[in-house]
Amino acid sequence: MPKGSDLLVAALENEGVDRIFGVPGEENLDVVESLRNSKIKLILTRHEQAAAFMAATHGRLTGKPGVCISTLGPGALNLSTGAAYAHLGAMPMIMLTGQKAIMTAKQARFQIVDVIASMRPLTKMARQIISAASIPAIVRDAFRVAMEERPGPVHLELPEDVAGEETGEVPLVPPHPIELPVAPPAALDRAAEMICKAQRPLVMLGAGSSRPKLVEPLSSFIRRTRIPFFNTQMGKGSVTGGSNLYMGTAALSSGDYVHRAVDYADLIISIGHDTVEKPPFIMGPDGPKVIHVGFTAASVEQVYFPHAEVVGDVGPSLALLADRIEGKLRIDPVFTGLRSEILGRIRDRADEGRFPPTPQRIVRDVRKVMPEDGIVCLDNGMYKIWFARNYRTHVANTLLLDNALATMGAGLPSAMMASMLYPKRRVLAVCGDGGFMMNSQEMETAVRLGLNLVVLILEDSAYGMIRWKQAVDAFPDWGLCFGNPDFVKYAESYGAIGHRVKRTDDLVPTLESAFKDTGVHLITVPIDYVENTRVLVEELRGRVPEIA
Ligand SMILES: Cc1ncc(C[n+]2csc(CCOP(=O)(O)OP(=O)(O)O)c2C)c(N)n1
Ligand SMILES: [Mg+2]
Repeated sequence: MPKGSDLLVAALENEGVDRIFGVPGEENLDVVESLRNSKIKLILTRHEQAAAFMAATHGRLTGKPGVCISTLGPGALNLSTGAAYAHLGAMPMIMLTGQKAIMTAKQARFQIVDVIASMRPLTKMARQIISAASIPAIVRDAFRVAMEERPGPVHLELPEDVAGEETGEVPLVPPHPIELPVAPPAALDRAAEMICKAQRPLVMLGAGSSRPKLVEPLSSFIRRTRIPFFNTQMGKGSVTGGSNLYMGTAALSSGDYVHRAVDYADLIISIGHDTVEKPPFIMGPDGPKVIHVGFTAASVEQVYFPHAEVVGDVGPSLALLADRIEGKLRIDPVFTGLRSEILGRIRDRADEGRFPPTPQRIVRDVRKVMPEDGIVCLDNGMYKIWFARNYRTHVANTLLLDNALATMGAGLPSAMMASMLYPKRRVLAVCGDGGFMMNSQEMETAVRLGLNLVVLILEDSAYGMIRWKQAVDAFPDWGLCFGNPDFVKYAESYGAIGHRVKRTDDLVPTLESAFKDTGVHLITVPIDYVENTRVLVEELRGRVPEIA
């Protein structure tokens, strides 16, 4: 006789799930037993937060929800940062948590917190399963909700008595494709007219344009229309090819070199912009007109209020828009000049040999060793701005960063997921010494899973980004430095291979030899953050005087 947990696992198999990440508790033991008898692998992590980051990254890279599991109370609450990461980042994910029995209360209120209530603001849907027979329909609906635009996390709580409840045969619900309506002809005509009338149109690729299914349609839109483009941090690398039209990445909200192109444009075709991101430019009454192209309507913000919208399935809608404008546009040659100026400025100091190396040099060296399809996964720290600004991508989804929740701690888990999904590609996690330590215990998971992975730690013995903001705001330098373990020994204690870069010129060969080898490698390099203020404050303010 099948029980609730068997139905749950069968329903997950029915959705194509092949792995579940997490830390089970005793309330999950029926599910663990059902997993033992299934094709789904249970991948233990050393903290639930890492499991959620991994599951979310699965969703981000494939469009199909990753699944994570935890116990009730403490374990479930440990998933919550991952829930918020997936919710703000629009990454499809399913979180399964256990709970004490609901029909009896043999342990009174031991370990019980209202997990559903805590998950509600962090998810698209949070539900308790109250009968085994309802599992197939609830799981199907959970996957639909997680995947449907705008994608995100769904939480299901399975109490242990429901997991153990015997049921008769309950049929599974077959998955059906999600088909979205295409933008209406009137909206496409209006947008086409605005684009054709514009003198200096510019495309902006936002976070939503990084959805895996948009790689081809977006790349084709750029190829067909030849409109120059820039991107937001999370829209970085969402098109494959078309690099000669790339104007830069908006890592700051204004005043960076890329904003010269934004300021020059008279129309911005904003594709997939999601205002969870720090504004890539600030709209104002005198700025360029904006057409929002998205799966859903734009949210209206003080800094983003598009003049027209093309709302619908983005891929086919863009193809119809390209049909209307292809061959009719004259691209202003000034953009070409601006482009070489912007990209030239970005290349500044990338060759400098001083030790510790500058962020610009580190980004350049990483780019040197990463093939076009190599994947760099960032944690969150000061270097994120430098990578977003300076790291050129040529293939979609090859620089994964979080400019939505902007949480520390996701660098290593997201790289582990990327490495599991694409074992033949080079995968590099880039972490600060602060962020790495927030989930460094997953080095054990990575070694146990036999992953091929390189972790680059940028050591400044500080929460560098906050220290920098402190300096920019003219506060005294106080309270933001810490000590580090010996990262080489630390890596070795996990069975990984540790390296310390002691000369700037050693960075490339160290990275190269780590990638040529197999297994988990950790490379630590000090970083010189003097450039943060020199470039990102003084230089930019000097060149763009209107910024206070
Ligand atoms: C979980 C979390 N805690 C705190 C912050 C605030 N925060 C943003 S960047 C940063 C410092 C990051 O330090 P590190 O990882 O060493 O990178 P660095 O900036 O020094 O290169 C902090 C504390 C955050 N974004 N996420
Ligand atoms: Mg640091």
